[in-house]
Amino acid sequence: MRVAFLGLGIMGHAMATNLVKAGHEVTVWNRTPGKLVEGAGVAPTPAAAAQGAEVVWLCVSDTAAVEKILFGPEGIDQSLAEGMIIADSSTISPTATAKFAERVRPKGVAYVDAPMTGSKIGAANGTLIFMVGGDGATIERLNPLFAAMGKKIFRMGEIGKGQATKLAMNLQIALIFEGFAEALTLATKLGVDSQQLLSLIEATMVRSGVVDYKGPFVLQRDFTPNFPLRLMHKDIRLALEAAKEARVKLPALETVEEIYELATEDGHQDLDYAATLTLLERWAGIQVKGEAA
Ligand code: NA7
Repeated sequence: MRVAFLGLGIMGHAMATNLVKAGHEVTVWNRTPGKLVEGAGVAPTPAAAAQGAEVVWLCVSDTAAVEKILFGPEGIDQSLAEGMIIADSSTISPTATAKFAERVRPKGVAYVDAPMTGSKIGAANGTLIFMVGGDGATIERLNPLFAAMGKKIFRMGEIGKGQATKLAMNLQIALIFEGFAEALTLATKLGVDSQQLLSLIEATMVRSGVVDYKGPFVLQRDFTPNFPLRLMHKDIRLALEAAKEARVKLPALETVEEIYELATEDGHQDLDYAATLTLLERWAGIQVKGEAA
């Protein structure tokens, strides 16, 4: 298929690369010029990238970035044509997503929100899991593209429900990791070996995918970003915003949001969100160590 891929960050670059590898005709655009994808064309603006494309796929930071790419001065709005599909893998506001879809619908353009999970490794290996909102027939047309970038897609309902699901998923990741980080901090302060604790967690029902994935990085004190703290913080804020709109109270997430706020004040925003541990460590006056650390 002819695809315009907009946004070549950690996730987008790997996703666009996998589309090229699967034989699709890809044109890329990135806000900061100079990022390239081997085998793909490069366009100077979102509008130019979208010209003649069957599908425009977005993967950028936040709601404001998506809005600018869609409707800004050089946005794809001016290149939209009947039958085109916009797919958005950024994690953004579900309410804004529904509004964006409404704005392009009169031009005969279909909209699908397709945020994903699987981190940097899943994007590189083409094993992402997509949670998708949109019309079933449109999603079916996108199947060859989903198959090139991921291993599974879950249709969660109409437009916006992919984003709503993603916020509910990241809420859990943030809280599960916080639980793990607090447990490590307390255990270390009380003199328990972290590696032993991790082995025990893995052998019991406390085990989780989040801990399986993050545990080894944390014990090696490797906080290089697989999922940057600033993006998890953005998702926490989006979840709290959606909760407020829906009059839902999320007390644990509200508390965890403050930790992300303080971690950002400490300048950790570009590290992995696992670096939130370092605040707990500082408050406790300890440092969690693994065998290799
Ligand atoms: P990254 O690696 O932080 O990449 C973000 C991308 O978004 C990158 O291409 C940025 O371009 C682009 N960006 C950011 N702001 C803008 C604006 N205002 N306009 C256009 N483009 C912009 O994020 P990931 O790839 O890890 O994640 C992307 C999304 O998936 C995000 O929503 C996650 O929560 C999930 P730059 O290179 O900085 O010019």
